[in-house]
Amino acid sequence: MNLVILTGAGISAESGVPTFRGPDGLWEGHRVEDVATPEAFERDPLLVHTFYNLRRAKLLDGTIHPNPAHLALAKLARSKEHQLLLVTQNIDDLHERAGSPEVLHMHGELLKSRCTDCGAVTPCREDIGRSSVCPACGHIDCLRPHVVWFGEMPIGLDEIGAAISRADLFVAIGTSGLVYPAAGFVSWARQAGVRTLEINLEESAGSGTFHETRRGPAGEIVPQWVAEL
Ligand code: BV8
Repeated sequence: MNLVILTGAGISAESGVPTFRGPDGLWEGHRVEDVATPEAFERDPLLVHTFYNLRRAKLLDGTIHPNPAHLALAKLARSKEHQLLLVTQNIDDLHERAGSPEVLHMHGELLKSRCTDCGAVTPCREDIGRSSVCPACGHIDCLRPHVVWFGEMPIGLDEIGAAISRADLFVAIGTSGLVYPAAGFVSWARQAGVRTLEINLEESAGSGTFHETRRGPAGEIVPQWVAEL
């Protein structure tokens, strides 16, 4: 079976990574929409660098691990019977740490930086700031997180659209369905006659568009669903 799976912050919640819209949905007291924009970075680079440096340090502090949902998707990716495109809105590396061989990070990756002068994208496991030097071109005060901010073009939309159009099943896991174009993928699937399934803790903005919804924590529901496939 051809599968396209889209994951959101909900799949990492049980690993201890706060979601955006839960009660703890603010980051250091900021709304994501107010700090995750090019304008915010232009206006206050230190605030935005700190926002991402804190999240990166947390991700790497040894307390955050893949949960059974990440592990089940990695097992699914290795099965020979199914073709899987795993798309995530998350910027953490928990799918990779769980063993998923290929992950399409449509909103970028916290553990990579990008140079605004030469465009180089390089691994980043330390704090970055205005005094950071680009490992590729050697310029200073030119690094930003390799993350897609609001108003910026997500990564891999063409590949995602093509995969959805030829899929047998589109599954959204742990996403509130509020941020576009990711929230529109279920409509792309329905227009292409593709079956759609939502696995989420609670009702999402897109729940009514899915053929089937399964309610509960991803760590419980996803392994059950993968075992049924
Ligand atoms: C773009 C990286 C142009 C940064 C992120 C007005 C109307 C409609 C759209 C717009 C509009 N104004 C502007 C827009 C476009 C805008 C947008 O959609 N804004 C929203 C706020 C209205 N989108 C953009 O700007 C995008 N770019 O449009 O460019 C374009 C587009 C196409 C073609 C050409 C040009 C770029 C958006 C990317 C922004 N970057 N992340 C960072 O992380 O810091 S967004 C970020 O927020 C995430 O990546 C994710 O996408 C989103 C959060 O959503 P979720 O992942 O769903 O997480 P959330 O907390 O919301 O929900 C968690 C869910 O899990 C909940 O439902 C909960 O019930 C559930 N859950 C919780 N625990 C569990 C669980 N489920 C299962 N198990 C559990 N244990």
